[in-house]
Amino acid sequence: TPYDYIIVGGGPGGIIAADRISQAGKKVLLLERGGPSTKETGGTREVAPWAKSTGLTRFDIPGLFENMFGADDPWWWCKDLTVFGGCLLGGGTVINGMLYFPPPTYEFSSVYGWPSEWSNPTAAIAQLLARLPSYTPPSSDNKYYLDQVYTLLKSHFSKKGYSEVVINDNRDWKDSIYGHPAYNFHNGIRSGVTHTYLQTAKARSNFKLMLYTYAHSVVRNGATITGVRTNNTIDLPNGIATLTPKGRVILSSGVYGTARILFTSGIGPTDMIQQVNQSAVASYLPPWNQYINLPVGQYVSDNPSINLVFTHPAVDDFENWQNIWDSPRTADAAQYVASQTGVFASSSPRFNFWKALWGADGKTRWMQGTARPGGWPSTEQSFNTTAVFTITFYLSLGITSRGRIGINSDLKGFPLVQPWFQDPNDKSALLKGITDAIADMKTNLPGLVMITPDNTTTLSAFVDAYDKASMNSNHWVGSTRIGANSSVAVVDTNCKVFNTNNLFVLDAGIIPSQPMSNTHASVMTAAEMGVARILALTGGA
Ligand code: ABL
Repeated sequence: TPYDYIIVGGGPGGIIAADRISQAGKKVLLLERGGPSTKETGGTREVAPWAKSTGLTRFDIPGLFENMFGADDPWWWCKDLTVFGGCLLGGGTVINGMLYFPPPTYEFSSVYGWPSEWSNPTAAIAQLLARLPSYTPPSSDNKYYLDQVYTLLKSHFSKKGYSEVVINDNRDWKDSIYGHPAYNFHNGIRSGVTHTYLQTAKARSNFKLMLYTYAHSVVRNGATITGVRTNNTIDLPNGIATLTPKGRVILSSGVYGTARILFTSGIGPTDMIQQVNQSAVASYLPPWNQYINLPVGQYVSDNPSINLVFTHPAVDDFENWQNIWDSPRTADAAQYVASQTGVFASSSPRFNFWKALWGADGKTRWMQGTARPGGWPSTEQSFNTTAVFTITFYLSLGITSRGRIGINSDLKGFPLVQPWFQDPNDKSALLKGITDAIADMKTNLPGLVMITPDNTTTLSAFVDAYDKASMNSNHWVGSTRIGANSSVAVVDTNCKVFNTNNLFVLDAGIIPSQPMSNTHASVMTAAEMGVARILALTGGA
C-alpha cells in the first residue's frame, strides 16, 4: 500500500508529525528502527525488579533516569553513534531526564537563524502545553522529595539577587531566576509524546506504525522521492515503503540519523557521500549526476557544560543513584509502587537557574544551571561521600561555536569537528558566568566544600583542562538547519530539503541555534510549527 506521508523516526518530531498529519486525514506510515519503550507502548523488557507488580519499565519510572547510564546492557542507546541517542519508540524523549521548559519567544528570532515566518512560537507552545502540561512538583501528592539541594541553593541564589519563580509561568524570563525543575510527567509516570500524540494517532485507521524498521535511504528519481528503502522485507515488498503520486517523506531520525539517511540517499557534502560509496550500502546511492550538495552535518551545536561537585552536610546524595535498580531504599520504592509518588516520581535534578551573560564580543549568551544530589567527583581531597551534589553549568541560547557531524564508512555517526568552545567568547562567557554564580557560596552556605575542582585548582585552570568530549550535553541541533538558501541551510522555510520536490525534515536537526533550555520542549515546539507549515504547503497528497 502506498502512503501519503512516510515519516522516518518515532521520536518527538516524527510522532507529532504523524499525529497532526493523520488528524488531517492523510494516510500515514511511521517507521521506527527500535522497539517499544514504556509500558503503554508495549514495553516489557525493562520492568524494574522492585516494581514488577506495576509492570512499569525503566522508561516509565522517572527516578530510574540516572540508571540509564549505569545499566549492564543499555540496548536503548543507538549502537551506531559515538554519542547518546535513543533508538526505540519515543526516541530521546523516553531516555532523557525529562526537564521540560517551553522556549522563550525570542529563541525563535532571526538573530538565531530562524526565518521570519517562524518568529512567533506562542500558538505552537499553547498547542503543545494543551497536549502535554508541565508539572511542578512532579509527585502527584504535591510534595517535594529529596529536596535538600533545592533548599540549600535557594539560600545562596536568593542572596545573590536571583528571583524564585515557577519557571514555566513566564517562559520569557530567563535572567537571574531559579526554581524547581518542571516536568511533563503524568501521575508520576513519564509522559511525553508516547503518552499523548502517539495514542491519538494510533486510534486512527489511516495511521500505521512499523517498529524494528530501519531506513537505509530514500528512493528517488532526481528531485522526486518515491519511497523509503528499509530492512523490513516482511511488511514491505523488497523492504520499500512507497508513496502515493503526490506523497511526501518526512525524515525525523534525529540530528545524526537524518544526516545518515540523507548521505545514503546521495544528499550532502561530497566527502560524506564518498563514505557511503565505500560502505556496504553503496549500491543505494543514486547515479553521480543526481547528487545534491547540501551542508548536511555542518553548523551543528551542542551546549558546552561544566560540572562542579560539592559537599554539604545538609545534602542526602541518595547514594548517587547507584542502587536504584537492584536495591533502592525500601520505603521510597514501596511508596512509588503503592502510589507512584515520592522520590521515584522525579528524575534526579532538583534545582534550575538561568542568567544572561554579556560577552566581550557584545553578544548576549545565557547560562543554565541544573543541580542534583550525587555526582562523580574527581579530586585528591578526602570528602564526605554521602553529602555530594553536582551543579552542571550549560552555556545555551546565544552560543556562537559550531561543529560538524558526519559518518564513517561503517555508517557510524560521530562529531567530525567538536562544537564546544570553538569560539573563545563562548568559553570566556561561561567561565565568567560560573565564577559569578559561585562567588560567595562558601560564605552563604557554611559547611560547603567544593571538591571538583579541588582546593589546588583554580576554576579557570579547571575549565582550560576540561576534557572537550565531556562537555557534551546531548543537546545536538543544526545538522539539517533551516534557512534562506542552500549554501548555509539544508531545509527551507517549510522544512523541505533544498533541491528536492517532496522530502522534508522535522527533528532537532532543523533548529538553527542552541535553544535556551533542555532541548525536547523546543524540538516539540518546532515540530508543531513545522508540521503545520508542511500541511499548509500546496502540492502534497
Ligand atoms: C539534560 O538535559 C542533559 O542532556 C543530560 O546530560 C542530563 O543528565 C539531564 N538533562 C539531567 O540534567 C546527566 C546525568 O545527570 C548524569 O548522571 C550523566 O552522566 C549525564 O547526563 C550524561 O551526559
